[in-house]
Amino acid sequence: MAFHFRKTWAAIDWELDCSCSLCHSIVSAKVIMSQWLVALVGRPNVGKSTLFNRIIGQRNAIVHDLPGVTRDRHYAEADWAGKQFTLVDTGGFVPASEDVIETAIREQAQIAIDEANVVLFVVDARQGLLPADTEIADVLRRASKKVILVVNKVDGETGEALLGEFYKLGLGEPVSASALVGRRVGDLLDIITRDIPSAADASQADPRLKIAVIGKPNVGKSSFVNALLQEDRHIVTDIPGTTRDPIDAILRYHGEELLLVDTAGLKRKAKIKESVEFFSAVRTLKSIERCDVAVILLDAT
Ligand SMILES: Nc1nc2c(ncn2[C@@H]2O[C@H](COP(=O)(O)OP(=O)(O)OP(=O)(O)O)[C@@H](O)[C@H]2O)c(=O)[nH]1
Ligand SMILES: [Mg+2]
Repeated sequence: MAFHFRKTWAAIDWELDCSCSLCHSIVSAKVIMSQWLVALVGRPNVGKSTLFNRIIGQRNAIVHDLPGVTRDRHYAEADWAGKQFTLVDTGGFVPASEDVIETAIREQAQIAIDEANVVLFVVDARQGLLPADTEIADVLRRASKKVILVVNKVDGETGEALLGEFYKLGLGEPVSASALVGRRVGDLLDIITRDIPSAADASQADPRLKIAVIGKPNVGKSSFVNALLQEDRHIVTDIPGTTRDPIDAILRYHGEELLLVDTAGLKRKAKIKESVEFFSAVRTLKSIERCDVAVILLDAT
């Protein structure tokens, strides 16, 4: 099996000379590789999708549509001044609704919030501050995530006067923007990308050799990692898909510390049904992106 990839921060170029499903699942899922996840969250109709399209359009990025993952969430790779991030659009968040669809959308949004590095909490200047905004703000505070409060639909200078009441949300200084006409979206992108580490920072972050163990569900990745570590700190069961998150462990080998990353099993894109699985695949792909060596484990039985 020959499977090689050339790794750069900005673009990952994959050459595939293998027909096995694992390699194909990695390649087909490579579209979601940015380390930095930015989620758009807010009530229905505040302009999240318009802002999503505006950011993507401005950056000339490709919108990856991932059929079979979910219908109500959209992902795209974005780039601003050389900093890459994955932008996630979510459906309108209706707090405390018991409606089946609204509950499902809220759960999806909650997962996006959990996974995000930064949440863009979008509110609507024209409608003003509504109780639902306050409730979403509480959800975000509980998630302890970095939140950028975006007051959308400020299409002109006069709209700036509408910003004041949003301070009440207690999420810091609101940032005005107009997704529709593109006003101040560049400034917003500056703020969004401010904390994204540059490629140089990221590679210097940990000098240890990073080894990721990847493979399909249930091939024995956690057992393999445990055997190397000679301890049982990874959850091993014979239920496929037990490891949801990549877990780092330090292996001392000939006096050197190596970072060993066990990952959740990768599935073919079309087989990813739940959003939990999707994000677990995102995390595994992040581990691959971050590692120096990827060990691909196959089941010989
Ligand atoms: N005036 C003005 N209208 C906007 C702006 N952004 C979005 N809109 C309008 O607001 C409406 C809702 O926009 P969407 O982007 O679909 O809102 P959303 O938050 O994605 O809505 P859901 O997906 O239903 O939660 C549309 O009619 C947009 O054209 C803006 O900056 N200014
Ligand atoms: Mg939308």
